[in-house]
Amino acid sequence: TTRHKLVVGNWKMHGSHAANAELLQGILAARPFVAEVAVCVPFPYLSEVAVTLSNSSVAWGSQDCSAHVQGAYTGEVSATMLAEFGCRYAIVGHSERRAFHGESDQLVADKAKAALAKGITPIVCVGETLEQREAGETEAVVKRQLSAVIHALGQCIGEVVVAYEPVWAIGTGRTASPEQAQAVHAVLRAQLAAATPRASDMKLLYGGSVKPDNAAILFSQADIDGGLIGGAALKAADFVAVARAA
Ligand code: G2H
Repeated sequence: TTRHKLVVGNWKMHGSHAANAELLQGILAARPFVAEVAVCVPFPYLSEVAVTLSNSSVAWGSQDCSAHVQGAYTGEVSATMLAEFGCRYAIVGHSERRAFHGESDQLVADKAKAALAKGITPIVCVGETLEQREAGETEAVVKRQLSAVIHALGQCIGEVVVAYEPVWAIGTGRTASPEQAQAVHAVLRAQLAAATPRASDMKLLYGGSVKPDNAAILFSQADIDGGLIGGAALKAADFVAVARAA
């Protein structure tokens, strides 16, 4: 299978009107990319990012999506709202949300389902902590996390993007080796294959300290179809170099 690569910037809680404009202009100036490129931005900036990127090949999305359709959920943002701003993607279940906001596997699965129902592709994040890796639990943890989403979505699981992000590699400068990452991606691909005939077409991204100097080797692994990029997505030159490595 030749899967088209996808490189997604996760800006996390970074940005300003001025910084976003400079970053997006740098990305737009570097087109065309062979890989599909997208940026997932803080909610308040979706409107301006949608304007700047409209009619470009660069897609945009959010970093979260409510599991609810509408109602008394102060502070939450629905998939319907995100769709109004042209979001193609919504990251769900990032480890920072699982850790700092107590998001459960079931909630993450419900968020993925809510996004998909409005035509937004969820980027479902899974990954183990260092403690779990050292206890030999990596496979069990990522399978449990993905299993909740497979159960919630049924055959629609084929429409999601999965991002494997080992927690110990996030923002730490410590990257999983290409072999470590590929091994987990192969496990996830096999789990998906048991659930959908579309598994071989699904995109599995790696995330965790991806940088210009390690991106190419990671992206060349058999089951790694691109990356979810944090720190290196905040400078145009770095992000463009990572996107070009895909
Ligand atoms: C992992 C990643 C992007 P970073 O969180 O989601 O961030 O590249 O900074 O490790």
